[in-house]
Parts: sequence; structure tokens; C-alpha cells
Amino acid sequence: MHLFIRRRQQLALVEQFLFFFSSGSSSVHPPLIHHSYKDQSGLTLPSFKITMQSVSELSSNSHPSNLDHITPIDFESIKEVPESFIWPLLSDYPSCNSADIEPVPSIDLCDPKATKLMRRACERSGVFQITNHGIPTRLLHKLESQVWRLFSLPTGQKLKTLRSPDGFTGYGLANHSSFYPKLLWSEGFTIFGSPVEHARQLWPQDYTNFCDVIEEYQKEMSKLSGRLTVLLLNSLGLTTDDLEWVGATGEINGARSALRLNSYPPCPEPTRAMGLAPHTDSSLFTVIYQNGTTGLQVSVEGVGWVTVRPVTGALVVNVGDILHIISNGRFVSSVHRAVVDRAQHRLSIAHFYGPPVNAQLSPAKKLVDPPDHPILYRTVTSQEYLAIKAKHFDKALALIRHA
Ligand SMILES: O=C(O)CCC(=O)C(=O)O
Repeated sequence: MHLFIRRRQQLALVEQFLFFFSSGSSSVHPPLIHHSYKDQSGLTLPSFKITMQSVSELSSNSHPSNLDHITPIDFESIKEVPESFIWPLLSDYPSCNSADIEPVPSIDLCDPKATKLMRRACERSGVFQITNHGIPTRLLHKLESQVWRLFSLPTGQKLKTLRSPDGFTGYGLANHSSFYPKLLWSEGFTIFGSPVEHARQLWPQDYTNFCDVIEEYQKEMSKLSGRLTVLLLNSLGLTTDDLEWVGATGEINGARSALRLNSYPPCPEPTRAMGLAPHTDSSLFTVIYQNGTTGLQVSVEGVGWVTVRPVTGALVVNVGDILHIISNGRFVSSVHRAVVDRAQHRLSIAHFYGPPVNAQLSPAKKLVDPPDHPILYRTVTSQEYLAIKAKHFDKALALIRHA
């Protein structure tokens, strides 16, 4: 009985965690779905296009084991890209750059037109960049140098914090890797709450610098997230009163957040490898800091993959599934991925933010107005949604959609 309860608690934790990521269960299962890389036309957001042919084509080569979907490749020793990392259908690389400006604008948070501009971007691609966000530049630099420090450690040291198959924090590949038959040219490190335990394993003598910087960033992110919540609700014509779980100044009671540090080392075959596979986030929204290197791309309907070019000092904001639900489908939950480069080593730091697991998720009443705007989604708790996403990945939104 005791074991049963512990197992239930573990599963609940995994589901809570999955809220932040687009990932699925980390247990062994066959690949379920695949985004089509051959032809972007007809891509309907937020579900990815599913082609069983792509799955079988990709699967025909040696299929990675479950542990391969957790353990990053040893970048210290690798000289060429192994077969299990070759994504044969990645024919739409490089991305369409011509449309960069329009679908992914850079918005000054102090601009009186900010909410209007946000609305346009959220309806179009679900991604925009922000300036005047209040996160000190010196903190961003300190954060970046701590992230470099982490990923520059010897492989054996990083592997001491490898996440377990049932776990989610620590070193490893993104959880949603297990939904894809091919492996990712990247390594990551996930922090949920305090980083101290893992930092001690990485730097037994000198872990406090890392922890101090991460904790300062978490605090700043939580302030910024409250500010963004208000602006995003306003951009939908809503106020904080319209959502039970949002307080007057935009803070979410019992908010859940996680930080994911990503490293994309240079790749000898960048047009055939993938840094981070396409996914949507299960958060309300995600804020991403990227170093000066391109790699993040968003799928824009009717356009294709668009590069989110780094703007000095700016942060990227991605609409997540929860904001898509609340907006009754007006805001796109952005389908995004990260590609890799032959020479540049890219870093990114994603902060996932959303309501507590018992929060009721449903389209805001003010945004439901049949027949033009019928209610699109049934009410689910955040935890129920996580469980659906954990099992069904890109089909989760379709599964809670009214017929
Ligand atoms: O590297 C990036 O810019 C994307 C990060 C991301 O989407 C993630 O960590 O889920």
C-alpha cells in the first residue's frame, strides 16, 4: 500500500512537471507522431501535422533506446553525426528568413501600444520578443556565464546529475525527445525550485555562485511573469478578475515555474541534425533568453519555419497551451524548435510559467460569443491537462476540444 501511494505521488509529480514542457512520459513507448518536414502547407496550429509515413521512414534506421532519449551524446569525443541523430526529412532547413520581422515582432513593454502589438503577434505566431522588460543586463550576463560554466564541465561530472527515467530535474535531453525516433543534438539541465542539490554534485567546493545567480533570476522572472500576465490578459480584453487563479497585480497564487538551460554545441552536419524537436509548451507562457546565436524557429501558418533572430537585450515570449485555451483559440500556442549550427555554440534559458495543478482551465467567458466564437474547449484542471499531454503530446488540445 505504501509503495502504491509513493508511486501515485511520483506520477503526480511527473504530471505536474509535464505542465511546463511539451513532453510525454519518459517510459519506453514507440514513437507516436511526427511533425512533417516535407511539406509545411496545411499545417494547422497548434496540432502538428502527422504523417505515419514519416514515422516509419524515420524508424527504419536503428531506433534509439529509452536511455538514449535521456542521456545527451558525449560532445567531448564525438567527431561525426551518428545515424541515430540524422533527421532524414529535415528538408525545410534553413528557415524562411524573409518574414522574420512580421510574425515575430520586438515589443517595448513601456510602449502604450504594447498590448495591441502583443495581441497581433499572439494571433499570428504565438511568439514575440520584449525589450524594456526590467531584467538587468548584468544579471543576464552572469546567468549566461554560469550556464557556460555548467555545460563546459567534463561529461562525467554532468552525468552525476543525469535525470532519472521517472524524474525531470537535472542533466539530460528534453523530455519530449522520447516522442521522436531520432535523437537531439543538444544537452539540457532542468531546475524546479532550488538548484542547490544538483549544484553541490556538480561543484562540491564551489556551488554557491551558480545557486545565487539562478535564484536571483528566478525572482526576477517571477516579477516579470506577473507583469506579462496582466499585459497578455489586457491584450485579450480581459483583466485579472477574469481568472480565478490570478491575483490583482498579475501574480498567480501557487504559480508553478521551471527553468530549463539548453546547450546546442556546433554540429558537423547542421542541416541533418535537430537541436530541439518541434513542440508546444504546456505553460501559460514561456520566456526565453537566447545568447547571440540563431537557432530558435517558430512554425507560422502559411509561412513555414521562421527564425527568431536574437535581438540584443531582448527576451522571447512564447504563448503556451494554457493561454491558448483561455483565449478560446485566439492566441496560437507556438510550435517551435531549435536548429543547430556548424560553427556556433548556442545557449538558451527557458522559464516556464503557469497556474497551480488544481487550477481550472477553460476559455474566458468574455471570449465566448456564439455563433461567431463558440466555446472551443471543455473545462479541465491543469493536472488533467498535463496527464493528457503526457500521453498524447501534440493531440492534447484536440482531445479537450468540443466536437
Ligand atoms: O532553445 C530555444 O530557444 C528553445 C527552448 C525551448 O523551447 C525549450 O526549452 O522548451
